[in-house]
Amino acid sequence: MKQLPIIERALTHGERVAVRTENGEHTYRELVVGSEIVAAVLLDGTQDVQEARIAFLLPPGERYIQTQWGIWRAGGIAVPLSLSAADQELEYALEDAQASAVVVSRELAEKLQAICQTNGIRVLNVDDLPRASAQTLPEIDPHRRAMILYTSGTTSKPKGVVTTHACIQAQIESLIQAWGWQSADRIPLFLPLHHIHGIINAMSCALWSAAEIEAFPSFDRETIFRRVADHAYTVFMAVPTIYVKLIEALESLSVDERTRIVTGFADMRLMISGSAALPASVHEKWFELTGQKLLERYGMTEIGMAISNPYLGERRPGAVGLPLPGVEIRLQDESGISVNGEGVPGEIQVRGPNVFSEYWRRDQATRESFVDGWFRTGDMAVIERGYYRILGRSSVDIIKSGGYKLSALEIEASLMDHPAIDQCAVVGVPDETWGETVAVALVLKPEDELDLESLRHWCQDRISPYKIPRKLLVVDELPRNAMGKITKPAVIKLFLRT
Ligand code: MLC
Ligand code: AMP
Repeated sequence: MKQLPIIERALTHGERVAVRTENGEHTYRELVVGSEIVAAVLLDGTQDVQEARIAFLLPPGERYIQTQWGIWRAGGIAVPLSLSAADQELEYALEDAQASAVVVSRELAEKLQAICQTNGIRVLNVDDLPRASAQTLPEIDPHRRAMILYTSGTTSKPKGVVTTHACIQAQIESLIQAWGWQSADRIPLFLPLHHIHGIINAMSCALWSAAEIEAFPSFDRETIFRRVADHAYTVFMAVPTIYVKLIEALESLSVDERTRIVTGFADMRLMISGSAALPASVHEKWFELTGQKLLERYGMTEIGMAISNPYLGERRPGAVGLPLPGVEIRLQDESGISVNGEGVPGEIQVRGPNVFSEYWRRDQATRESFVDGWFRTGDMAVIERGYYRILGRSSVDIIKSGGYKLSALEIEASLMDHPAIDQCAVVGVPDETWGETVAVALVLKPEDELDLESLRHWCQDRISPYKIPRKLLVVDELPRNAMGKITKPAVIKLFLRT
């Protein structure tokens, strides 16, 4: 029987170590066997789960990979959930995806028990599965849907981005070719595994290449420094915020300590930054400290990676380079005219096998996000001396903080439930560490009072930690245009003035 290529490849890698966690190491064979068991339990005697949405809430590691592969091998669509999501956010994703089952680990089971009970969703504990399975698995066509990733955008609620097996393969193969992935590579995995950066660029590219992953529950600077000083890795992928934090920490160390760690960074084959703009000053500082020229690339949940500085060749600070293999890029101005010449700004539009197929159950949003078969990213760029440079986004309602894409509208909708808030406008304001931080301008109900600390406390059970406002401005009136609409650029200026 023809297997999915990632399984086919894993079978040939057999006894090689695929993933290392604090509990030990796991071979490619163990991943395949574990995925067979997950698939059999999901199939439960049927032949194919027929694109049922199977959500999972698991820490990075072998159980995560076995579950993702198991869902695919049973014919399901994998829906990874965020470990830092609030209950309401988890419930939204499960309902929107119409998930029929959720796979959890023993330690996370409690978090989902009540939600799943209310919604009639089957809960499978990955730690209580049988040890073997003899079930025949279905053959999976590459054009079937494989994954839904929830991403925030210009709508209030996150949308589910659907990719097929063929699309995921195209995304992986493009990066393997561009960045020279090899079986001798070793990568730390500390980015969240409900987003494309961690799932595709780091985890799936490594597994496709028979490389080795060291998985961590989250980003812990001390642990990473220790392992880097041990020369544990050849490839490193992070968001700009992480490089800013690493620079800060390295600069605070004694020369001896710093030298030990920096040698580990200097000896790596490749260090990559993405998911948000890498300030040229950070690029330069990192080079000064480690001798490594960070490779900056540009991507998006809907398209995988699209533009990258070269692996061999000039890695230019402040620029994202050239289209990746198999990816077509064009810039279009506001009147819909292509402007692919030097120095003329336009919206980045993308075409190719790497592009997603649809927003889950949102036909209109899907239609509106394409023009003549090209995906409209909403990011503006310009070509300068042959390389693309990102100028920013066309919508002020999208905030990028610590590499997370946040919808100002979604945060506003949550805040409007607060009994003291009459009106609010959420905006991203520039921040050296986080890129942008969430700020909110509030108009309070008469006689009410609210400070940042109590607002943040109130937010804790309602939204993910990175969506919680870090800056607060209480005003009598929010700036509005002639139509009565709150003007966010004016709100941002208000913040920058105070
Ligand atoms: C956390 N804190 C923040 C914050 N997030 N402060 C301001 N803005 C934010 N966004 C605060 C916490 O409240 C806490 O404060 C302190 O910072 C440390 O919190 P933490 O949770 O321990 O932070 P840390 O673990 O250091 O997280 C930083 C991070 C994380 C950069 C590791 O944000 C992260 O994993 N980001 C990556 C997201 C990602 O993968 N995006 C890719 C999307 S895909 P206190 O006061 O309690 O100390 C995509 C496409 C593409 O974009 O191109 O890749
Ligand atoms: P997400 O929706 O979480 O996948 O985030 C994708 C968005 O991140 C893009 O639309 C860009 O706005 C931003 N992004 C990713 N990489 C870069 C980069 N190198 N420079 C600037 N912005 C980036």
